[in-house]
Amino acid sequence: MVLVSDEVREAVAAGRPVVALESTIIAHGLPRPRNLRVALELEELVRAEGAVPATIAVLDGRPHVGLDKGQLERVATEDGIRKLSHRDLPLAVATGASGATTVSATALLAARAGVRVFATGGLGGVHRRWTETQDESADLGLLARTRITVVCAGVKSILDVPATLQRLETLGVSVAGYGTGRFPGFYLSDSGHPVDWTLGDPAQVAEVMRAQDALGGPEAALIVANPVPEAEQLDPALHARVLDDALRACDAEGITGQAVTPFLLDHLVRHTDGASLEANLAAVRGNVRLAARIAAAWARA
Ligand code: PSU
Ligand code: MN
Repeated sequence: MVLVSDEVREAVAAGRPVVALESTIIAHGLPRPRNLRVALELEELVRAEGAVPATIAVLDGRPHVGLDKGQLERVATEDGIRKLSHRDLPLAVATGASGATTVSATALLAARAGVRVFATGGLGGVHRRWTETQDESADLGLLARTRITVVCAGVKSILDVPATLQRLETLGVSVAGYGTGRFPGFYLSDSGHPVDWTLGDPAQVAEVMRAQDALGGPEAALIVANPVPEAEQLDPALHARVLDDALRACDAEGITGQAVTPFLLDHLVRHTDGASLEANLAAVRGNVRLAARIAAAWARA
């Protein structure tokens, strides 16, 4: 059912480091043609740290863990490539559809393939005005029942960050800041909210993963929240101003459901002269590098 590439399968079987990468950020989170270059660059970053990249997507109804260059190209350039959260996977499989996988679908497929470490930009979460829309990303519920370590720059700042942190607490998902006691704010190094735990190096993250397994209990994820370096963050004043506009535009245009997140991210890119894109990429690069180091520490453990 799940097609695992030879390289990924062999690395998993041999206990060598592997890092799962999501594809929604490529297909729907980044502008073309930059998105393809980024997809290739992220795989290279994983390799440079001595780990094997496993980008995940569904092509013609087949879930793939580990894509070759042609397949990565399809995800980045094909028109009509869908956005698939985990609930969409059986529908895509049965109808032969192609789609990029969100954090929830990627985490599910990675775990099925035996890949324990996953890097992304920012998680989905609870949207602002949740009381009216009930819009909470499926990422949260899936991470509450999937044993995977997700390295991210927090949750997207377009969200209600404190509500998302609260939901993660309620759902029993472990959260730690990497080298910081502050929860990162995706484009910003600091969301303005604290985290209860701070981890200092990849070996310590691997210790937590071992402890998760040793303790048993619900198979929840570990979120390693890794801030974008302050020098590379988006100017916080610009961020606040443009985000306000973006949320208003989203409302005015009646955007709902799966389209909300790509709409807001795109609005920010266009109204910050690409500065939000650079901050987003800086965050993702840092997360991918750290994930590869955690995967290496986990492989040694
Ligand atoms: N982080 C990014 N860019 C993205 C996303 C995350 O830097 O495009 C994607 C992820 O795939 C995440 C999804 O799972 O947005 C959440 O979408 P929604 O809010 O519709 O659940
Ligand atoms: Mn949503």
